[in-house]
Amino acid sequence: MKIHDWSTGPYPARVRIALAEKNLQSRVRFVSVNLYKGEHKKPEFLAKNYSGTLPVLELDDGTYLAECTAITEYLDALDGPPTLTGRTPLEKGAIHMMSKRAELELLDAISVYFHHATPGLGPDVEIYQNAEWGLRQRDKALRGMHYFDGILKRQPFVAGEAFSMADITVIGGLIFAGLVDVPVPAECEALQAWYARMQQRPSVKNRVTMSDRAEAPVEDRFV
Ligand code: GTS
Repeated sequence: MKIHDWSTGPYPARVRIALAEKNLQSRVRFVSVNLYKGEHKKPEFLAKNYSGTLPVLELDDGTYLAECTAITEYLDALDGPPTLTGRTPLEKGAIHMMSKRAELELLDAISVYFHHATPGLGPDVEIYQNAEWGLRQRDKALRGMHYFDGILKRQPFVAGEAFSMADITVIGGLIFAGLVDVPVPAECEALQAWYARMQQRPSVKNRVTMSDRAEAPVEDRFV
C-alpha cells in the first residue's frame, strides 16, 4: 500500500496515527505530495482523488481511497487489534458520531480558518479567500474546543472509555490549531490534560518521522 500525503499535515496525521496504533507501518510506503507547490490540485493528482486533498491510500491493485474516515475504516477492518472504530453497533455509532463532530466543529473549521483568514498555502494555491468566513470558522473551532472539554470532563476518551478514531480526529484538530496559533483556551483544562496525555502516545509523537524510513522511490512520487 502507498499513502500519498504531506508529513506534517493534520489530516495526514490521522491516518499516520491510525497506522501506528494498528502497527501497520511496515505495510505502507509514503509518497510526498507538496501542498505548498499545489501538487494536489494538478490533473495527475485529481485523477487519484477528485477532491484534491491529502491523504490518499493507494492499494496494491491500483484502487485509491480518499477521505480520512474512509481510509481509517479500511485500515481498521484489516486484521489485528486494537479496534479504532468500535466493536459493537453502539460503539461504532458513537465513535462515528464523535469523529464527525470533531471534523465539523473543530478540524474542518480550523482548516477553513487557515485557508481563508491566513495566507494559507500561498497565493498560487489559495485562489479564493473569504477572511470573514475564515474568522467565523475560527470562532466555531473555539466553541468546539469548549464542547470537547465538556465531554472530557466526564469521560477519559472522546467517545467513552477507550481510545478510538474520535480521539484521533480531535488530535488532528488540535495539531492544526497549534500550527495556525489558535491555542486551546486556558479554561478548557480537561481538553488540555487529555491532549497532553495523547501527545505521549508513540503513534502521535512519531507521526511526522514515520515516513523517513518508508519513502517510496523517487520514480513513484507525484512530481
Ligand atoms: N475531508 C478530507 C479528509 O478527511 O481526508 C479533508 C482532507 C484535507 O483537507 N487535507 C488537507 C489538504 O489536502 C491536508 S493537510 O492540510 O492536513 O496537510 N489541504 C489542501 C487543500 O488545498 O485543501
